[in-house]
Amino acid sequence: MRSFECNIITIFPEMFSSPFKEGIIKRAIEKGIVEIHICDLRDFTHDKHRITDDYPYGGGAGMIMIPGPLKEAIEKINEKTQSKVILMTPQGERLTQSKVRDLSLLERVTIICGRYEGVDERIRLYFVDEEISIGDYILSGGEIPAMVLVDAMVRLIPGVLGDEDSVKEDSFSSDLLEYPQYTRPEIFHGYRVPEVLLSGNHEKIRKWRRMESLKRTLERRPDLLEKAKLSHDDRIILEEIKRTKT
Ligand code: 9D3
Repeated sequence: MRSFECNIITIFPEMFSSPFKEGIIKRAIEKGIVEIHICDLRDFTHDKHRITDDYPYGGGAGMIMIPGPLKEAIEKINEKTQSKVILMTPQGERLTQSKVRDLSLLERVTIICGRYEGVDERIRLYFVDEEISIGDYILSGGEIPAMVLVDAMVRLIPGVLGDEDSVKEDSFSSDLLEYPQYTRPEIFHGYRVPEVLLSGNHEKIRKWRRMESLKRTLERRPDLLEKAKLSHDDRIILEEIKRTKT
């Protein structure tokens, strides 16, 4: 069985005390498929105040993460075998499922959580392999983005999920938004579950769900339809939806 090791370099190790102790990630760690090591950057300082940041040369607002402790932390982690070093930064490549898939194929990754205004450029240039952002909004550091990345990668490691979901990943429907889901009770505050779902007619149900997926995707994420793998039937349904809408 393949194993996946993830090292996280941070000045706020406490932030990671719960997210990996629940659910799917917790089980993956217990099964021994995944290892997550939290590395406290301050352990790689040598001064009395355990400083990890300093003022920017040339002036300006904010602080910059100093290179010394980052270099030592990375080198300690890479002592035995190399790992891919990923910097979480607002200037990075936008994270996509395709990027997550590529990274999940690696055996060891090291994630640096940026803080303050960022890291000294020489770390980025000479010690970092990839730079990743999770989207165009401003967070206060790279810790939450690191959790997002780890969560997304770990679910793709073989053996972490049941087969049910992993099959879905590759299937036809993965490019569309999900269809509406209902569970008991059949009537909730007077609102009924769509009749078709109670019909027991599986072909009819499949068609209804596909139609709802297409409708929802067209409405909310038309960009996804451009790249989606659509069948001939899908395209006919889609034209029908577009025609009856207005
Ligand atoms: C002067 C502009 N800076 C502060 C508003 C830029 C800036 C620096 C550091 C903005 C955010 C951060 C901290 N964020 C991250 O380290 C980060 C992040 C994010 O903010 N959004 C999406 N993905 C990521 S990955 C790391």
